[in-house]
Amino acid sequence: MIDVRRPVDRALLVGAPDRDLPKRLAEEHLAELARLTDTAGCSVVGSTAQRIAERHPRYYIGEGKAQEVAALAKETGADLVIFDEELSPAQGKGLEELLGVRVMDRSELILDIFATRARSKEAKMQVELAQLEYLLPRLKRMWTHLSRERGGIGLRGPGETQIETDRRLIGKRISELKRKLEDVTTARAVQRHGRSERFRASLVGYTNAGKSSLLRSLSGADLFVEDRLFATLDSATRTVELGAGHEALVTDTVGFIRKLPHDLVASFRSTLEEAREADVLLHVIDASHSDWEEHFEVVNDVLAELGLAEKDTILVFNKVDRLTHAEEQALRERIEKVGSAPAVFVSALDQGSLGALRDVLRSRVLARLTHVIVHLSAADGEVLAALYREGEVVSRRDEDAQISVTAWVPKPLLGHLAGRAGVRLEDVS
Ligand SMILES: Nc1nc2c(ncn2[C@@H]2O[C@H](COP(=O)(O)OP(=O)(O)OP(=O)(O)O)[C@@H](O)[C@H]2O)c(=O)[nH]1
Ligand SMILES: [Mg+2]
Repeated sequence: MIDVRRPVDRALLVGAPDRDLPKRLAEEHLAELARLTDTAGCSVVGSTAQRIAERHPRYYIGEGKAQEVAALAKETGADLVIFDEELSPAQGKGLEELLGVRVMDRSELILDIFATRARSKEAKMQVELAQLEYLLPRLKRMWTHLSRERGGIGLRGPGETQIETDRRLIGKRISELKRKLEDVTTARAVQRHGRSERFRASLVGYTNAGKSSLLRSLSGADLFVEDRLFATLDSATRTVELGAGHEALVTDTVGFIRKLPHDLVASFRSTLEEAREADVLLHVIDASHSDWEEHFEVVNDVLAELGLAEKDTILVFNKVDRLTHAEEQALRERIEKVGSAPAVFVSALDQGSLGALRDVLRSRVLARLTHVIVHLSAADGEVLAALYREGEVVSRRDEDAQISVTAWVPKPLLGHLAGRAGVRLEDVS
């Protein structure tokens, strides 16, 4: 990939929240946009905002405000203006014509970050697909743009070669990517099937909540952690010891953010498929963030969009080391009162605090096990091996050609055993 970017883009940020959004949240949203801009490798030279009641068809913000932004862009020497809201293709075009510099919206910025941070082939394909879907209705503007300056963020990835800006070719590429991703999805499903009898948990949550840090602390595995938005784009699965010989497979994946572009959510479906098939979701929340409640809602919305709203979920309030004792206490009381889902309070930086999380996970694993005596033929090595591998064997009696194993057996394996010739199950309860 050719990087046609100048060393640093100078970005002017524009917020245009709805009129009734509380001031504190409006400020927080702009601060988050600044972090995203920084993650994309641009410097922020200024920011401005206007609360709007109605979106202008050509500028999103009011015309007078748009003129003001133009003056501010000139004054600050900005070569890029980033809107926190999603601009229609017509608004993007109108604004670029008025401002005379490159205009991006939040979606495009997020797509750009994903494009530069994607590592695995799958993540790269997912991002490319989302970028192309975003680009397609905006082709004309991007072309003007390419011919004007041939550079700037937002042009990396699919936008950067002339050939790819051809609508027909893009359409073809989109179908090709969809097909390839379909294959990956199938391959993953097969892979998951092989692990389907083991207990699986999936970490979900707002970006930067500490998902990777938690998995690192829980499993001892080395995972990439960074105080930046979207540090993780690829999923990773690790085994986590839960004590008393139990374990869980825990998957870490991409974080969510407010106004995550729909194309991106759609194209990351195969990565997030992992969460769909998990036995439980661990919704990680940065309890030290002043806006954790809004983040919590955003994550719930994305989960609903993915059809995961009804999934068994444990709330993991992380970073409690940053709270005072009183703050933590108040939080616990509040959450207990709501009592919608089981909650634990942890710090990824403090091993001692993770015991509570291991305990809830272990109780989930146990709840999934049934206590039975399995009578089988001594020749059936396959079933015997499965019992030792996936179940928890309590005792065993060998009599001639017959073996009786008393064990805690996971439900999927139990179903399998019930239909197997030569195996008899005896309930122990
Ligand atoms: N103080 C404190 N910092 C934490 C804790 N957990 C994570 N962090 C920090 O928070 C930042 C983000 O952590 P990550 O583990 O990368 O967060 P993530 O949820 O995986 O983020 P994405 O991959 O970007 O979605 C890093 O700087 C971590 O060191 C915690 O319990 N306490
Ligand atoms: Mg991460």
